[in-house]
Amino acid sequence: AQEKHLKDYTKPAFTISHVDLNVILDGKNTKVTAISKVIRNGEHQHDLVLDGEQLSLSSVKLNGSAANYRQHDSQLMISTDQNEFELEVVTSLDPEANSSLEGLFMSDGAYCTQCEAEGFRRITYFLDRPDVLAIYSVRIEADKHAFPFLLSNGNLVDKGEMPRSGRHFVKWHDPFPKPSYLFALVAGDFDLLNDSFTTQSGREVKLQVFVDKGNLHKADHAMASLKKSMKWDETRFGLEYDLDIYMIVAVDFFNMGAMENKGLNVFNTKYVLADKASATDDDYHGIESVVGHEYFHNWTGNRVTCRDWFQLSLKEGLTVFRDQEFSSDVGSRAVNRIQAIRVMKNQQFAEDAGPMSHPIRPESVIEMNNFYTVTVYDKGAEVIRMMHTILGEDGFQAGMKCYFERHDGQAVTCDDFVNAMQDASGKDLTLFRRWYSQAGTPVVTVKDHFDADKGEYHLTITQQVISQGIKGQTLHIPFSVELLDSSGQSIVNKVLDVTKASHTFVFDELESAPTASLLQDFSAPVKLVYDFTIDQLVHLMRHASSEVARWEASVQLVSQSIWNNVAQLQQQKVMMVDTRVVEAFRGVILDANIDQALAAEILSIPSASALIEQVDKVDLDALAKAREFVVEELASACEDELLARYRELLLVDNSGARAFKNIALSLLCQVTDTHQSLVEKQYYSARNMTDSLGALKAAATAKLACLPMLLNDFESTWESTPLVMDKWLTLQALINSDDVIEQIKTLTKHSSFSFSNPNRVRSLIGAFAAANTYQFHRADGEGYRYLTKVLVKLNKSNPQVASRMITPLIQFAKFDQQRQQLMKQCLVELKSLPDLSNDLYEKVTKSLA
Ligand code: BAL
Ligand code: ZN
Repeated sequence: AQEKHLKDYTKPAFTISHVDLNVILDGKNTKVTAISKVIRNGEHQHDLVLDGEQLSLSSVKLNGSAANYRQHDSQLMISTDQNEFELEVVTSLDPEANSSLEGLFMSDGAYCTQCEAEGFRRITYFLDRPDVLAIYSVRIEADKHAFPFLLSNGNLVDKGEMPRSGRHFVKWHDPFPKPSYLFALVAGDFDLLNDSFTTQSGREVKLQVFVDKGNLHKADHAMASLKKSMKWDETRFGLEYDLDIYMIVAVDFFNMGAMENKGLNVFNTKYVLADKASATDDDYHGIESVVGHEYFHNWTGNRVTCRDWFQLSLKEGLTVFRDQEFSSDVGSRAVNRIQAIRVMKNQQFAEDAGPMSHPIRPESVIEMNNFYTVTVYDKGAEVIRMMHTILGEDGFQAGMKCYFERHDGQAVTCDDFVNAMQDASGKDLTLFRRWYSQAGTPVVTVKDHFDADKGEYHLTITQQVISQGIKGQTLHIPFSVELLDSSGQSIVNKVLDVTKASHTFVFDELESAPTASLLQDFSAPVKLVYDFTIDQLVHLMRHASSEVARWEASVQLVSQSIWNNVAQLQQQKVMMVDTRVVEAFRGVILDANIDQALAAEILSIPSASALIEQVDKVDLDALAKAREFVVEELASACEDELLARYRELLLVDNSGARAFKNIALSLLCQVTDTHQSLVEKQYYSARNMTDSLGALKAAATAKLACLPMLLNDFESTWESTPLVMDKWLTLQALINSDDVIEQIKTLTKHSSFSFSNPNRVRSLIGAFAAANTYQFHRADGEGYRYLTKVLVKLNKSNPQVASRMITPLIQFAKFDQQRQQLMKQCLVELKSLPDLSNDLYEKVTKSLA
């Protein structure tokens, strides 16, 4: 395995301006002929070096004659003194044997591709790098009966029958030059939903969603989401779609959520298929956001793409920011922000504190697939959001306009993006750029004091960045603050520019000490350290102008209570919950005016893994007891109010009410199992998946006696709907019981489970490792050993999925010595595998270094 470095980037020695692909789909004997127009870049005599993996090479011709070539280490080297030539490469491949789901593979009988990041080299030998942009013409030929739909990027320009062989062909032409990672091909038999969209300039675009046979009725929401996205991008960003057709194909075997191939998005079924009976409100929201994300890539990713893979955040951070803004503009801004903050605090902070810590623009990479991370995506989006905060909407949009004017049709860098933002807005972003090169989560410590004589409030903000073990550079941190007076009135609400290691800001003309809402809306991806008192947090929960800040205060309040009880346990003292915490909790339940979706967020007690992210070292056994105690105390003190609210919300039919109702039900069941009848009633009378699953989750969390019966019923109702059976698998994987690993082993033999399908594997084993914190981290190490066994298996069949699932095993630093030892033993075992994939090799070696 070789490490590549950003600093070693060089321009390609050759480029390819046009490529004609002829793909003869014929099972194990699939044949690809690629005819490329190759152009030497500059004056040099280097060979043309093409990448290729898992291919069988048949012939190589240069300008129609046999070429002078050799093969070495999955590369094809061609010697020539021509500066412009036509290269014909013929290869054959076996999509049926491709279990990695990269390149050309089969999903449930359909041919399908995934080329990002470096999958095109599994289709033909090519300059498989994002700064080589070519115009593609693609001919596809296949059996007509089995594969009536033959799809690729761009516009359909020809089609025909080959009646004697029962085969047919199509030709597609994509007029936009694109890197190979955006190539796609699909061949199969599908149900098709057709629609259209008229762009702001009056062009009609054909919209198509392809789904597995029998699922047409589940494609409407994806289509509606696509139209909404197209409209939104015109309205908010002034960006219009450019081809005459936009296709989405849903496949069940897919490593990612979806892929933004030009004009032909390939989606995981999870982010397309939905109807009320089988999909939850969260699924609906997820579909809207992923459909939006892939659509928005058409400009941020496809029209302007990345120069090299170190720049991945150029398109991903920006596109996540855009999809978050889309969800916030069409839905609840506060709830969307809360969900994004959770991902940052619970997952990204963990990644940045572990062995895979990297800047949003990584400097070295062994396996690119390992860098589709919460850092590149979600912290990347936070960095874009900070620029938006600093520049304001108008300045930011001016920057976007400048970016497209300068770079449309190019492959560029993160620096090019920041330059456009800086030049268009006139704001100096010199210091700000450090966010791109520095890993680690900055710690921002706030100290304050009130000078009663002068009526001045002093706020000292100090930043400290430890990046990969060493002291980092000072960053530009937009720090949003609201000051509330004792009656809850807002007296200051502004964003402070913190650009020094330590800054003191003075607010004058104050009558009394204010309560400060700090780092409002998570205005920068940093850890905030400030000793909030219970009274301050309760004040913020009641009066902060920002709903997100009210939620933040509640998380802080409940978390503090849990950690206090961990300390009590460690000192063998009795546990207790302060009555002010109980009253704040009750206040939310009783608040008739609160947004119900927000109330549900506030009443969701932080998960064990979220709590672990708040500390440097964790006593897991004490945490489990303390958390359970606090949940029970809060829920039992508010039992009557929860019950009353639950009954009231039963009559309301919207997603916010359902979220609130289901949290209430779950809390009630943790007080006493006498509420089991409510669970059964809700389960059997549910008219949508949110309510069925809400009941099941309440039963599973509280381990109610009715759980096995409900799980059986659910299984027999949904056994032929894989995406719903995924929920059933996850529910069982998350049960906190000592026999859960045995149960999971049994479930791997269930007809609904398959090790070859990433959705199934993630739903059962991925969910267990990532979210059944107490059982995965069992003191005897059985959780670690079971995951390792699965990883050994996946290392061969699908290294990308293996590498994603190893995350909880490499983030060991917060656990006690005994657990750390057990986790490391497993990593040592993986390291010694004779055929360890690059994907796992990179993570395992970094963890053991
Ligand atoms: N480009 C990989 C999938 C996505 O981020 O949209
Ligand atoms: Zn993306």
